[in-house]
Amino acid sequence: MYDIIAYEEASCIEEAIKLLVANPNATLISGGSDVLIKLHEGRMQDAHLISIHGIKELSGVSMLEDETIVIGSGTSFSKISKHPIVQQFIPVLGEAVDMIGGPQIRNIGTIGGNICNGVTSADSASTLFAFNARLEIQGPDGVRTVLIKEFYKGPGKVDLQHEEILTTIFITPDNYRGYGGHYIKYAMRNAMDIATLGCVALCKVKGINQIEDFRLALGVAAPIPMRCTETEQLIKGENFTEELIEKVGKTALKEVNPRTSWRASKDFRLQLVEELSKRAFRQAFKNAGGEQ
Ligand SMILES: Cc1cc2nc3c(=O)[nH]c(=O)nc-3n(C[C@@H](O)[C@@H](O)[C@H](O)COP(=O)(O)OP(=O)(O)OC[C@H]3O[C@@H](n4cnc5c(N)ncnc54)[C@H](O)[C@@H]3O)c2cc1C
Repeated sequence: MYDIIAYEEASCIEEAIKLLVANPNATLISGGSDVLIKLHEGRMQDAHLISIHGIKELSGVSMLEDETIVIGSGTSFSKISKHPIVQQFIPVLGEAVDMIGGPQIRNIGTIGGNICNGVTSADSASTLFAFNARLEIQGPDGVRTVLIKEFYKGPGKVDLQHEEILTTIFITPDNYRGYGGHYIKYAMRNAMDIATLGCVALCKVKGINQIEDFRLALGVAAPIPMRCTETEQLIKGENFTEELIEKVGKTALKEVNPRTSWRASKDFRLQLVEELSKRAFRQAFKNAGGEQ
């Protein structure tokens, strides 16, 4: 049973904000793949829902003149992975969101909802961390932007007031041009399962063998998605070797803080951190045109 006492559909961002201001207990709903599950399971009572699902300006992928990629928060996962801009310039984001749920979830679930729920297992989040994505947030006092790494405040907590809406995700060209990327999701089964660990590597190669830049981001390795900055710094400028791969795995281990849950133990997650970091690095290096 869905305990819904009111449902309002906003036709534009400003209207949605007005509705949120007027209704301090209301809940914003986009695709509903998290909100409706909570309602169905009785974890929300007397819900007053304000829907942004039909707001056209929140949906779509485009590119600015300076080649910044712009993703509307209301864009569904299927639209993202099929979009030519994503496929050409940031295919690893498409790969990551293609691993979410099943086709129905990917058709309805949005990238904005995936980030705003604040969970560490969100498949889009670690990739957006690796791309240093910037988020645009609109509220009654205007528009502000925040880097994704500053947006996450704790498990299930993000830098968002009740009256604010995440409108847009920006990825600037310096954060994707020339990078090869690879995302690995480890889950207990292949479909319809939340990540036990998510791992993304981005790599830029100088010549054929030197690591010009490297980024490693993980989901479920800590209470919130994270970058392994020490590992990244350590291998920048180095030549790609088997020893370097080992170094990536071992150093990443020192940076993470996974927990034991019913899905997996801390020890198993640590093993995954080491192994998946190495595999993602190797493939990202290849995808960046590197040769051993
Ligand atoms: C069967 C199933 C399988 C799933 N599998 C995966 C998986 O493998 N990987 C994964 O990462 N996720 C998975 N999910 C969860 C995933 O579908 C959601 O996290 C989804 O991305 C949320 O988007 P939504 O538009 O449906 O959000 P909603 O449910 O509408 O909202 C989620 C939360 O975000 C807030 N919100 C939404 N949009 C905005 C916005 N623009 N601004 C401010 N706040 C906003 C809402 O108020 C709410 O608190 C699964 C869900 C189901 C039901």
